[in-house]
Amino acid sequence: MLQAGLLLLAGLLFHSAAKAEYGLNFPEPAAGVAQEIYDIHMLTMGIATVLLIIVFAIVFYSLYFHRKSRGYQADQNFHTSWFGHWSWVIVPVMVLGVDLTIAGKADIVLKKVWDVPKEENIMDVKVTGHQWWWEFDYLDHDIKVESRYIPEEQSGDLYLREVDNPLVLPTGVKIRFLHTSADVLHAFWVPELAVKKDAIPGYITETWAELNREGTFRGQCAELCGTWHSRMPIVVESVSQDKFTAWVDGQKAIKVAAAAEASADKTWSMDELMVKGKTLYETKCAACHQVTGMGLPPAFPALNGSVLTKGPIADHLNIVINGKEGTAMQPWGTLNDLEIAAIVTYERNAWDNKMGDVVQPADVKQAR
Ligand code: HEC
Ligand SMILES: [Cu+2]
Repeated sequence: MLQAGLLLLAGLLFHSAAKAEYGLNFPEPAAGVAQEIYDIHMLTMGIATVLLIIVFAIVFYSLYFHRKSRGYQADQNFHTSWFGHWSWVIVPVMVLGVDLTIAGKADIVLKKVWDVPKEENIMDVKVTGHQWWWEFDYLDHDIKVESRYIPEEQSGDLYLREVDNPLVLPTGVKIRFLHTSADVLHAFWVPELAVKKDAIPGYITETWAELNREGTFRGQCAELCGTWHSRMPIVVESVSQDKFTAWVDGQKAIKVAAAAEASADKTWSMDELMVKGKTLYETKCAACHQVTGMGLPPAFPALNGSVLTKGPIADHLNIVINGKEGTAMQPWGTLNDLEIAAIVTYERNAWDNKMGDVVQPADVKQAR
């Protein structure tokens, strides 16, 4: 029995899968308010530990010195002594004092959590939850980042915790997050920033943070949002303001180049479109329709041999640009003409579809 117990304990301690995280405490905060929340947690743990020691000391003392074999006689007049009288007041007052110490501090910090600073130059980032990726709109910089998880085969030790494009944020700047969702409930949660907020379709809610150190902080969607809920991690890349400015410039350059490429009056070859289309399809569409094009019926239809992918191009373009109201098929009209042309060409020729037709950016422009 004892042997089995020790084996089990050894198994738990040294199990290879358990080596990822040995930290006993919360991760070290990276923002002012998060630090204050952390401090309350430490205060509470401190108080709880002291109380635990006092209570257990009394319990063990009594167990040992007041045991029956010692012939201990219980005090029959405790209630008549000074302490017997007043303990009924003193103890609750002490408990209340402890409670109010914690609650008072918590109240102050909660106000800071919810009172988003009303500052002119606060940086706005709109955070939109999607099934199953995050969209970050830097409203003051006019850039957009789409963030998707990296499949387990490629993410190594960061299983379900790594994304293609992180949320890059500067330190020392107050940042307002505007949370919303494009489909179902999601929730934005990065432990180092502490505050967790639901993303609700049709509503915009706010949280804020001011990062105080550089680093990579990993979070997760914290509201069950469907089959791929576990596959929408959040990665915050906290950098100095200089690095942030450089990053913003880089993003803008990429955006300008992509727009120029898309609007150039160029006729693309089937091969070019298929290559672009495959990548785009696999990042943006494969979560539902699958890399194989077989979908996950009945929720997500197959595109291999489907009515629209093998039907008129106009109908195919229509559902991709406008989506289908009331289903998980959202409008993809924010993609540029080239991207949509590439995806649609890909869908019409991939797998067994082999339609042989090529959709050009000009066709997409016309269909909009
Ligand atoms: C969140 C899940 C989801 C994602 C991501 C998604 N779709 Fe869909 N898609 C659907 C659903 C659900 C339908 C079925 C809508 C209906 O009921 O008609 C659909 C239908 C379609 C159809 C029509 C199929 C047919 O012949 O009836 C096409 C074409 C299509 N999607 C293309 C795309 C493309 C292109 C992308 C990526 C840019 C994409 N979808 C991303 C869920 C998704
Ligand atoms: Cu989610």
